[in-house]
Amino acid sequence: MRKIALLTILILLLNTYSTNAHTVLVSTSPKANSTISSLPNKVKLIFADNLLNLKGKINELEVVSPNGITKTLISKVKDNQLEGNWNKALNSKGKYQIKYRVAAPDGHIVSGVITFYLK
Ligand SMILES: [Cu+2]
Repeated sequence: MRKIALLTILILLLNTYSTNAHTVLVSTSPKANSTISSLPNKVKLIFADNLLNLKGKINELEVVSPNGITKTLISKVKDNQLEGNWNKALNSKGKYQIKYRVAAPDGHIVSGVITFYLK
């Protein structure tokens, strides 16, 4: 009886996990909420799982500059990373937001925003 209860709990846990198993952002460069003194050549986002490398604009990186201008970075997916070349036209001091959208291995779209500051 106890074994069945444990098994039921295990199945419930696994089920919860699989419904949330898109992927998650693990780390970024620049680091989220960091203050940096010079801009990077590349923006790098590392996810927990390999991304789907789809053609078109599914996997995308955009930057919102301190003065509110949005630019799409030229980016590419490699395994669990999305890497974008910094747009040199974006160089003013202040708050930058990186908006990302990626295709998780289960086909779901995962998106979000990270912020960093240039002093
Ligand atoms: Cu999913």
